[in-house]
Amino acid sequence: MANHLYDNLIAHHADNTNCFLKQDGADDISYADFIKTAAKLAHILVQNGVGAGDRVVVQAPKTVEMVALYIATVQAGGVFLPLNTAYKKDEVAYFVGDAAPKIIVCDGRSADTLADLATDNNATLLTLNADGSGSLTEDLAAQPDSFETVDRAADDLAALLYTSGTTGRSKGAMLSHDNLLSNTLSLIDLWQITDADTLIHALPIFHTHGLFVAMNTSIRTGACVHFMAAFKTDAILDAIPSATMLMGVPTFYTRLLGEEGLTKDLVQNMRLFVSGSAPLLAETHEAFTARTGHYILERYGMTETNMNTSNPFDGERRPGTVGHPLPGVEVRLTNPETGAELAQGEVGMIEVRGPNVFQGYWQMPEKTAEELRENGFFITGDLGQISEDGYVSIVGRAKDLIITGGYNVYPKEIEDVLNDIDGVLESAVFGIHDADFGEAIIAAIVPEAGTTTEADALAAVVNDKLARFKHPRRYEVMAELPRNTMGKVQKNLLRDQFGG
Ligand code: MLC
Ligand code: AMP
Repeated sequence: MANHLYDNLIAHHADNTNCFLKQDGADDISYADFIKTAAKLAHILVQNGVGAGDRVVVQAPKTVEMVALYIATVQAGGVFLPLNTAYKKDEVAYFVGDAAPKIIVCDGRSADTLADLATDNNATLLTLNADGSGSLTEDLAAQPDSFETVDRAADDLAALLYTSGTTGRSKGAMLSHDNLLSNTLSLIDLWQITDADTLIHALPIFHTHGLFVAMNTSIRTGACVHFMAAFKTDAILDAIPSATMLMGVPTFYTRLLGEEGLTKDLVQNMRLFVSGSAPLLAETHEAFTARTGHYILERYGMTETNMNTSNPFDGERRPGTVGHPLPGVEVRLTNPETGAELAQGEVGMIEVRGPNVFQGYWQMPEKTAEELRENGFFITGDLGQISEDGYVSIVGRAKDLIITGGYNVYPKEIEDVLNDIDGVLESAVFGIHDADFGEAIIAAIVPEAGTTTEADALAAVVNDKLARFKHPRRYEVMAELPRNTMGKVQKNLLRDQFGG
């Protein structure tokens, strides 16, 4: 039996009694014990009908059991589909309807809300709570602690990660076993990760960054993971002296810089701070160096592509850049209108090709064809420039996207909800600079003639339908939206007007 990801990621740790997951106030979990838990969960998945290629939807708190469920799904040949815990029922309904999973695993507190969704979609609903209890794990002890790994080839799917789009409809990015494995191997090599490392893990595990970049690189190498349910500055500062690595979004670093406890002395044992998922301001990079002596290593990735570029481990980590293409990954810049390749130094659309690039969007061949060229280049929607010595900078976005605290929000999704509200003629959602989250969401609203709109009433509707991180922080009522001669809303003018 051969399972490309399982065999190369974790199988070699079956007898490894070193610490894998370290949690405050709990016993360490060794690799060997973790593998047994994953095997038990794989049995439970199979008993609930999961076979090769079946989707397993998980919207559950960050727990050891959820990490084990990821590995169990891979081992059982399934396709792991984690969802942001902040998503509301309407949002989850879309993913479940689209992906048609065999199983939905949710927090026990959401079980009543999601029960009819599971029934309507012929899925089994199981629960997993923040303390690891729930119907998923209640029979765990009775399961065999080994599992005959299901055959899966390099290009079979291991995960389906949804990412929103400019049309407001989310798309499931199909990630193969080798998309994940190849990227893991590159990052380990580049960042020199070994079993001597201890990684502080405070990211969510429903996105590429926390699940694949952080977890997969640690698992493959046998590093120890200091596993935290959420990001808390105090807990990070406490953990730093006994850790060697931290991976985070820029908000982690701006918040840490706000703490007097972050000093050169504190970080003596650390060897690497990684930032990604959103732009790290050069001033944050420089302030961090001034305070700690460490140069944050910034890298650039996407749900569809895993990691594309990284600043060097040895060599200059240049502020405001995302470094060089990873080995085996090609990056080119093209004219966003014509697709023609641009000369060195020009600003253009970043396109990437390599073993990291996904297999396409789940059941959306037209969308796939729009963004993934036949020659294998994926059109990222990010605008970039490449310096003479090969450093890539992201200088803008061709896609109408807001990144808040490392979470992507497509304005169209919020505008659709707002435009459906009685009394709203039209709306425009945009991001303005925010010191904590990088960008904050603002909504400009044009009421229908003769009506008034109250921010509270708008917020009540949005709150009901969309996850908290997508909620506009302000609603600005306007008589009309600024438009160019083509009739397109000029969000840059809105940003200038309301961003001050
Ligand atoms: C939380 N809130 C957010 C938010 N996170 N609002 C906007 N944007 C966010 N990212 C809400 C909370 O619900 C709360 O609402 C209020 O804002 C203040 O919350 P907080 O307590 O200050 O936030 P916190 O819980 O500490 O979370 C902040 C954070 C978190 C930065 C730690 O958002 C986070 O872990 N982000 C990481 C995202 C990530 O992993 N991205 C990777 C994507 S993969 P209220 O109403 O309760 O006050 C990818 C590819 C790649 O992009 O390259 O990696
Ligand atoms: P996601 O769809 O959540 O995977 O987010 C991917 C997007 O995050 C990319 O297309 C970029 O716009 C952005 N991103 C990721 N890393 C960086 C970075 N280091 N700097 C700037 N933007 C980034």
